[in-house]
Amino acid sequence: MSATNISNVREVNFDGLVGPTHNYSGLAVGNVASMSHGGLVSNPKEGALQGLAKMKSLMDAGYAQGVLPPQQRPDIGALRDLGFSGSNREVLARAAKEAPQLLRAVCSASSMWTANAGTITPSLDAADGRAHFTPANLQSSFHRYLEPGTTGRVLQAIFRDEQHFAHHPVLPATPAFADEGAANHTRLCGEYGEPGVHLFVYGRQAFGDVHSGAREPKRYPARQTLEASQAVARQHGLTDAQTVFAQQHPDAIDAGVFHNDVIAVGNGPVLLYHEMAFLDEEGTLDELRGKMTTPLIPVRVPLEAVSMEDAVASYLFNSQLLSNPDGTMTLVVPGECQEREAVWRTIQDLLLAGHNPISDVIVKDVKQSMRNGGGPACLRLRVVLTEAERAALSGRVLLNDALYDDLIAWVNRHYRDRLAPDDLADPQLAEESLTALDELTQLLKIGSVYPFQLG
Ligand code: SUG
Repeated sequence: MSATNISNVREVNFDGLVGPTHNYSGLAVGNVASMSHGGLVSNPKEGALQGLAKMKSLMDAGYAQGVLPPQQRPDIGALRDLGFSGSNREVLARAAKEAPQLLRAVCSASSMWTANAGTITPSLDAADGRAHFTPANLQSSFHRYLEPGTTGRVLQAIFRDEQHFAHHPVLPATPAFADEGAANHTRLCGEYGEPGVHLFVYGRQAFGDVHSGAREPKRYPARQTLEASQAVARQHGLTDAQTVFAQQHPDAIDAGVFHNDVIAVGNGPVLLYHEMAFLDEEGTLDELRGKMTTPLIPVRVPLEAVSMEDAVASYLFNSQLLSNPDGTMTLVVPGECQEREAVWRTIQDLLLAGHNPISDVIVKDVKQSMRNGGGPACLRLRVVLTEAERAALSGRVLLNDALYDDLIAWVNRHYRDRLAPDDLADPQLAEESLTALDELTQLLKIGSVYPFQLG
């Protein structure tokens, strides 16, 4: 392993492109925005352009920005697995007639939320000096369970160099190993190039009664198990000294916090979190303090400042917290934060407070995604990379002005600006989507990552 200059280590945020079938089908149980917007007409073009505008403004501000392609939808292969047969057109028509809920599921553009694509351990924390990847099984919902196969191919296509990158199998797709990826994982450290402690947050425990009397949510499902988090840590070779496993507060899950990144965000030594984030708040902080090699900077937002309803509706904690060269941090929040007075006041208080490095706020409009419960942090997969690893990436996936221009033109060429639930049965949409993605793989130079053809 070559010595790493810690100042050359950067976090690259890989945002998922909003796919051409982006729609509102109300598929995600426990996700208040998705459940309440089901049936609305979506605008895939606007969604994709909003996502690209976020990427561009962060790139322009000097942050390293990557991009990940959407997945092929409708997933006609999944419909065939479920017994629909005939030509692709016939499969779509039969599903629309006999099982519209299945057609909606196989059309979801949910792969845009790349915080759920997988869990990543930077090479700096791995014994073999490679970055480790595990795609998330997303088995808690049918529409997301369809993602990991393609996700794995995309990650392997981009992080292909075996000298630098190691890929692990998806965990068994069964409730005991329910895994939602980086949305429930935070790496805390000093500088990015210094050793990190990995905070894994889970909603329930599947086996045994070690934590007798363990509490679970009553209303909505817990999408991450302790056993899944432990298995990912084990795959990546993380030791006890490098990991903290904390239970998410069940009342938060019942209030609509379906992932930890809806109620907490960490970056470097800073952990910005709501009082209701962890079942054992003090125990979690103490364990982090005990394991980190740099002082933890907890930034606690109490219930009296931001109610659970405000936290879930505004997605304050689904912000991106980004490091600046001068040691300050910038918070990238969704526009909804400005619409809630208590939330906006809290952000101003955070900026003024002397005890944290957060010095700046950027507001981004990602409303098309927000209506399905995906804020700025959901839309990005964080990958901490050394300079050599960045140079070893395959494909054209690091955003620059030329790629941005190409992607804007590509969206404008292929995307619809209106998609109602009934449009999902349109075979033309499937063709348009395939044509668009075919072109995208050439644009991004990632080879063939999609499993099926139309015909
Ligand atoms: O899994 N929404 C996603 C939102 C994921 C947000 N990601 C993070 N918090 N990291 C989900 O609930 C809705 C799709 C629909 O209804 O079509 C959906 O899947």
